[in-house]
Amino acid sequence: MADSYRLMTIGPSHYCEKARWGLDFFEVDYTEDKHPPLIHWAWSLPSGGGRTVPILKVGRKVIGESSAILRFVDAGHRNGRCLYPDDSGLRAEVEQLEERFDTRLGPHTRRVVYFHLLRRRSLALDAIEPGVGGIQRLVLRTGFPFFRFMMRRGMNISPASAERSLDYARQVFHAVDERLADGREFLVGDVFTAADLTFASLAAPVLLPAQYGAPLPGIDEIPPEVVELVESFRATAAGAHALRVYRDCR
Ligand SMILES: N[C@@H](CCC(=O)N[C@@H](CS)C(=O)NCC(=O)O)C(=O)O
Repeated sequence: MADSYRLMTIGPSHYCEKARWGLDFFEVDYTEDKHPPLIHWAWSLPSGGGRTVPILKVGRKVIGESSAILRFVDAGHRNGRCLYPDDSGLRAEVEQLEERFDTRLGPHTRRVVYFHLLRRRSLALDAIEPGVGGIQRLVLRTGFPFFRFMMRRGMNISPASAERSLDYARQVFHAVDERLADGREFLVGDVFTAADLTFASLAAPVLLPAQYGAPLPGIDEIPPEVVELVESFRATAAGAHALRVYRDCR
């Protein structure tokens, strides 16, 4: 019997979106197990995959880290397309960009979006709860102030840190703008790769693409200052690129 694939996630997480998109891209049949932040430790730690999600379980194999998951599905599930080019030079370029987005973009877009989301209980719950089991939902709802406190502490969220993160995110967008300035269609080579997928996924919290693989607040549900922020990112060449690959490749 073929091994079943289970992807452990926090639904709205953009690193989880990255893994989910990779699995969907190769049409892998998998089940997603969604948990609220912090409560997910009750599953992630015993699985041996560590404290962060996504974690992919394939039979007895446990793969943590979104980039390792992308490499795993790319190596074993190519369906006429791939995320990491065979050409070693292009592959190195893709991996370098992916690593840069993982470390320099992901933590910052996440801090910015949680800074705004955690101030509005119903928006936060609407994003976190879909697909989560009833007991976990109840624990999250009952203990929301505690979870909010722990998340703010865990991600070092404050008005000042959110402002700095906004700046860092803008710098990465600017670097991507410059890369796209020669009119290229994709970040590396002439096809969609893990570099485009990673940029678009990790930029998604400040772009709110309609095709995101989990419910995100709609532009008409968020407060005016966040609409302004999202629109400013959407107006960049990098933002337009991410929205286009969401439309065409997600
Ligand atoms: N480098 C990791 C980062 C994953 C990550 O930071 N996941 C967050 C959700 S967005 C998480 O699980 N946080 C829980 C924690 O830090 O305990 C990856 O690419 O998979």
